[in-house]
Amino acid sequence: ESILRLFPEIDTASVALEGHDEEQIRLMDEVCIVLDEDDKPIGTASKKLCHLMTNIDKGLLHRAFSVFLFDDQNRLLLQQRASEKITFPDMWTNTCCSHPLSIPGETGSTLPESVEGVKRAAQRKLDHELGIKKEQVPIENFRFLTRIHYKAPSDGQWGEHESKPADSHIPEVDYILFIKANVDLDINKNEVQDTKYVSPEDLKSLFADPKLKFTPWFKLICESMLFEWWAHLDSGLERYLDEQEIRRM
Ligand code: DMA
Ligand code: MN
Repeated sequence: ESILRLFPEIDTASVALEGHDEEQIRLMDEVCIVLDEDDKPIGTASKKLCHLMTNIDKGLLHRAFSVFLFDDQNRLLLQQRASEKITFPDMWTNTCCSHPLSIPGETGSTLPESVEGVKRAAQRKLDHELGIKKEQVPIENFRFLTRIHYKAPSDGQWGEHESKPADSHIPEVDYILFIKANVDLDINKNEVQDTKYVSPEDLKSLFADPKLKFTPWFKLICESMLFEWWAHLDSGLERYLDEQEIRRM
């Protein structure tokens, strides 16, 4: 199904990405999976179209994932996004986020096939952003917790691309993945400017530092389930895994 047929009003005009980093502009051509409200694929569209506020306002929704990687001391690996990132530059966030693409191996229309696609995408991006080789993060070691559908704020604040407050959500259906692994990092500076391993206590003190900025989705997950899931990493996590319901936040 053509996205133009589903969203006749879609804005395909060239958007002013000039001035942004060339590599990040190139990555805006990646083809994302477009979804209905129940995470059912209904088409595809470029990352650029998926992230345009004018399209999002018309209901264009896409699939994403968030990886939380813990070392053998159960410390969480954080990253600070590069200044080159077009969305949420310089903000601290969870280990790795991105989108499964409309390419073989990363699609899948329903659970559990869609989870397998997202795990492959996670392997691809852990390597791309952090230089983590897939042998150190085997597919079978990822654990799927739940899906979070981030809703756009309904106060009409951010109809225009440029007036979007920096801490607004981009609506996405985000698959939450945990993995425990000791890894070697080889950071892609175009994606990531810094990394840090934190305990729950460390993370709480980082949040108390007014100089640090965090991504909206990471803040939301921290405020809802992260510390509870984290406390059960080595025992009792099973009861939180493979949730079928989509959490709407
Ligand atoms: C987008 O991550 C995904 C979520 C869950 C916010 P991103 O902006 O880091 O995407 P990419 O790495 O593809 O630029
Ligand atoms: Mn990313």
